[in-house]
Amino acid sequence: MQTSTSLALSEFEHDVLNGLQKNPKSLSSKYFYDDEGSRLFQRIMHLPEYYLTRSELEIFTKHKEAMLSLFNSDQEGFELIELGAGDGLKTKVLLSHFSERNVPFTYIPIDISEKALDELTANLSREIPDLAMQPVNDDYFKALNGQMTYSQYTKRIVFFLGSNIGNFSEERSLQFLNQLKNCLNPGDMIMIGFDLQKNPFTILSAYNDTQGITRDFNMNLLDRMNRELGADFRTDRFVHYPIYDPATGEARSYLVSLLKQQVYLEKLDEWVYFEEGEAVHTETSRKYTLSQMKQLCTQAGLKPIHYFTDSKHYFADMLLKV
Ligand code: AVJ
Repeated sequence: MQTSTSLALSEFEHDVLNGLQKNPKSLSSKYFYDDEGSRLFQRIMHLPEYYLTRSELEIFTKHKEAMLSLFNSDQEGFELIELGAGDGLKTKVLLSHFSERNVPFTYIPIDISEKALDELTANLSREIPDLAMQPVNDDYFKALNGQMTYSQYTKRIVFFLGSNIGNFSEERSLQFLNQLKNCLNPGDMIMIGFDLQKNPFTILSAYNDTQGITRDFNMNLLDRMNRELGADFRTDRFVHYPIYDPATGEARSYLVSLLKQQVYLEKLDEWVYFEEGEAVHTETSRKYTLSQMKQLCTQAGLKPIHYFTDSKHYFADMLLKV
């Protein structure tokens, strides 16, 4: 019998081989998040240059009351579902507020990482003892599509925060929103966090911090292949190279080979060849204008109800109705 870990591993193996044998080379940013990568991302969220988390936290702090009246306009309570909850830092602001107000609701964090989910629920039950919570350790759509009911509430509000949508291509984000819409009922709501286009130097710095944490985060992909695939990547033979293109709104990160070299992937018994200066694309983080945001959402057949932004207009959370 194949276990879920060996399945996941073979998908990783397959994607690595595919990505490194094509031209230009690429690896999916979803592979950043092993335990080490998740730890590094937690550190990124606290970096002075990484304004995204702080901006969204400001939005939630400033607009928690307005959000509550939109979520609970019928006073009937709701399910608050969060896709990829992470450490829940931003959501916690809302959860405590709703809890203080005795709002009838259940929090349903959905995450593929059991470790992240365990830490989140332990932390929340300590800090908000009254919180009704129903964590789900699964793939987003599997969790949403199952005929399962997680609470007594019929109305669902789904959060997809932190500019996670920015990692998707335009086509993929449209598909994602459509898929999400099809899991929900008319009247349900979705809140999406978008990073906004702004001074390109501000954006570039967020992916090129002076402490080198984002570099380590990117390089962890090489370490992960060493750990899991028995590869012999030397991180000193690559450079972390982030760029921001204000014409497309895309921040992209690369790992660039500093010399002509070959790398052996023991587990796959395969060699990969790099030219001097050859790039591996590892991540795209798309930044939006307000009109692009609205266009994407309406194209997906969702109705923009309200958007919330921070004092610097760096970030926006868009509330949509199905
Ligand atoms: C978690 C996908 C929102 O794109 O800004 C942070 C990941 N990459 N620094 C982002 C990330 C480099 C982050 N997201």
